[in-house]
Amino acid sequence: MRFDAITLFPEMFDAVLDYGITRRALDRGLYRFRAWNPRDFTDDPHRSVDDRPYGGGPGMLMLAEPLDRTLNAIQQDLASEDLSPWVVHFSPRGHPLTHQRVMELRDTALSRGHALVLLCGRYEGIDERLLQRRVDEELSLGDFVLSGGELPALALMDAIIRQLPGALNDAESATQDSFSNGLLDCPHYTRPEVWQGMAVPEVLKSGNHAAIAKWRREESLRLTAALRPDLLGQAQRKPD
Ligand code: 9D3
Repeated sequence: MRFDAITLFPEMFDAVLDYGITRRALDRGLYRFRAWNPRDFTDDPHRSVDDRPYGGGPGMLMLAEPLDRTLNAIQQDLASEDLSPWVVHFSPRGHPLTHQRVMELRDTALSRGHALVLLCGRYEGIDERLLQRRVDEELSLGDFVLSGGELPALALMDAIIRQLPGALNDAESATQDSFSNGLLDCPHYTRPEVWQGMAVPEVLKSGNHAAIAKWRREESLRLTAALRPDLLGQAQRKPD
């Protein structure tokens, strides 16, 4: 699949995608990525991408025109590959991102001929008219304040890429992700058997795989009830 990010800070994406599962997936050819800087689509000597808000108030806004030109350039580039853009704007006012939406966006890109175009705001935001004209969907990472849309865009990319067929090794895939069955993951232990006086639960050393599976399921339920009781209503209806 293909991702395109519109960002004033393209280097932020390399700093994350160059490592771990996302790097390996790129090397395996599972996705492509290109960052587009709206500053490259300005025509004034100062290469302005922001201006002051009508009505006054603090801070600056991103100009509509450089973003519109950037989107046109992306659209043209995508058309040569028979792809059309699905434009996601990252914003504090968007729907909170969920595992379900991650999977739906992956499927939108894989089977419906879309590239995911990730529009990352900076400053106080973007001229509303650009959003009205060009954005398909608005997503948030949650109710806390970040400095821009890049980290949320990278979070979405990471979440989607690890769900691409072939991205994970067998061992990684075999590990049920938290949220895939609607419950939190059970606790995990590795060597040594005793660390600072704390022992590994006996059942995990028993070799009794049925007993181990039962313990893990019970611990998942116990942790979910204690830490995220809001997840339990949905979890009981989902198969493990
Ligand atoms: C003063 C009003 N603020 C809106 C809540 C202004 C404002 C804060 C933060 C405007 C832009 C931003 C930058 N944040 C994002 O671009 C962003 C974000 C976030 O801050 N939190 C959670 N998810 C996201 S997605 C994009």
